[in-house]
Amino acid sequence: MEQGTLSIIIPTMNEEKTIGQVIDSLSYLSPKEIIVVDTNSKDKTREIAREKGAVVIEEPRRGYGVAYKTGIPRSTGELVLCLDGDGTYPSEIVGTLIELLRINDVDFISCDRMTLRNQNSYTNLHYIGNSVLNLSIFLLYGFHVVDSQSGMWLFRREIYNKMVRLSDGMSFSQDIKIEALIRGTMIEVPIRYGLRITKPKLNTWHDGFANLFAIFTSMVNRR
Ligand SMILES: Nc1nc2c(ncn2[C@@H]2O[C@H](COP(=O)(O)OP(=O)(O)O)[C@@H](O)[C@H]2O)c(=O)[nH]1
Ligand SMILES: [Mg+2]
Repeated sequence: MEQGTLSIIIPTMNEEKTIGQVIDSLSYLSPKEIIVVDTNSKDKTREIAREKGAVVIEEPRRGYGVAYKTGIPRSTGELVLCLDGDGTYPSEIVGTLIELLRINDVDFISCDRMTLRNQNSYTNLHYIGNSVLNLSIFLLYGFHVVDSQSGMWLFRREIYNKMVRLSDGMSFSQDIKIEALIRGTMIEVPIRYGLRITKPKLNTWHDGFANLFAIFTSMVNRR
């Protein structure tokens, strides 16, 4: 890894079953820091993360976006990698993503779960919902995004510092891509998305409609 230092940010809420393995699986990168932003976990998530060498930031305010907005500015690497603590994203691809960021000279890489999806880990309902959100982003912003809801990204700190509108909830995920596309360059890289062995915090219907609404309302506030 030649290109800059790396910070890894992982938001968690009750991920004791998977957080240890996620941190271990990233150790081959020798990152500068691994920051776990935890919101009120009632299990051993924070203890395990600390044991594995991560810095744990306690953020009592709920929200997936809140967690990242707290964690990313506290990190110091030139490159930032974000992913879930639930073990669904492939850590082993990060080294390649760093190479791709450098070779393609882009600001932001988002991992795409759609292209290589399988029925178990990514259902038809997710696929249809995601497609509606992708289409809405295309209609409103003119950006073609394959997986607007993916939660694994690698980006340069400079591009994050230019972003102006990032929401506090689950729609942070589509916001960060829209912001990257408006203010810099983004590519998507297909990944194999794994099965979540524990309960998701996201509610497919509720968060799906909330995100659709957010795409439209965000147009008003942005630019
Ligand atoms: N700190 C924090 N983490 C959260 C919150 N909501 C979700 N997460 C974490 O963010 C990641 C994504 O949530 P997840 O339920 O996996 O969403 P999905 O991948 O879209 O189904 C997981 O690691 C969750 O534990 C929150 O309000 N605060
Ligand atoms: Mg997840």
